[in-house]
Amino acid sequence: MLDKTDTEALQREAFRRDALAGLSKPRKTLPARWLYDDRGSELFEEITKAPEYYPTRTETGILEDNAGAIADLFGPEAVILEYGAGAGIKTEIVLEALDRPGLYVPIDISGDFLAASADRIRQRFPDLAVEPVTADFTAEFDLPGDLPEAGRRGGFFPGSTIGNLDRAEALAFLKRMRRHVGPEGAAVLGCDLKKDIPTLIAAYDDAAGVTAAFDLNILTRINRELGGDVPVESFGHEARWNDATSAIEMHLVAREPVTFSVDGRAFSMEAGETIHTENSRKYDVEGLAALAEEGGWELDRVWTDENERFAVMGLKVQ
Ligand code: AVI
Repeated sequence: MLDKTDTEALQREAFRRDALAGLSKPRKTLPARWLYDDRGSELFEEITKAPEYYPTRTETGILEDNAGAIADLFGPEAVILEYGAGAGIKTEIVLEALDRPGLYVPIDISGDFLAASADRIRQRFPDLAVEPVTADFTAEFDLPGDLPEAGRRGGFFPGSTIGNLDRAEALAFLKRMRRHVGPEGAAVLGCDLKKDIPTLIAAYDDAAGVTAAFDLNILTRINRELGGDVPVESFGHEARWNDATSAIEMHLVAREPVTFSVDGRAFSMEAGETIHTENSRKYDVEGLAALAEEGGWELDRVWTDENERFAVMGLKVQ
């Protein structure tokens, strides 16, 4: 078993490799997973409260309004597998509605984060068995073989995190979750829907600058963890719509010509050149249902809000 220091060293090495590879490309990129250090996670929490960032409150409203139907889909004594622990209130809404839930299994790569959210759920639901699993849910992994069996297994993947995966990753994820829940399984998937571009741009470039701070923080992290000297103040944040990929992209734009080094390697950028840090794909229900079908699922129910901004999809194994 790896201890915390080993895990941190492995993470740092993976960050170093990803950052050097991404910054060496003709079109510079940094993988979005590195946005979430402690400060990044705090800033993401703040984003979810920004007036322009409608997904979190819209999805929460949909879950509240349809908690009974969601509980019916999962059935009695369900074993809930949550991919990415820490959806907080959204998890509580679902667990609260379930008929005698059998077990809650939060799955997250960050052991600290996982332990904190497992503790919170244990306090809130003292009679519920909680068995956290430390794993990167975007890569292949097996669940522990000794998970207690109870009712149906149900995957829970809220937050539209599926939108941060590319098509191949999203399909692989859907197949993985299908394998984890077994032949009788079900799933509830939250997904942000395609909509007018100004609403999307505002959600990813809020007036108070929280999303900008979240995006820029990855440069501060590079400087701190990888011995970089990136002039963070020379960069700005931009949200762009890419019609071909149906995604909002976050970019860090050099405002002037810059040179910097990371881990002893020199980089330069022209004014206006960008580092692409995140994709947030937007689906329509038909498109996501088709992808889910390819992943071994069938669409059972769709719950949405009155403006059809966000969809919560109820899936059953084919
Ligand atoms: C975590 N994920 C679903 C967020 C999203 O909307 O794609 C991340 C985010 N990036 C900027 N704002 C929010």
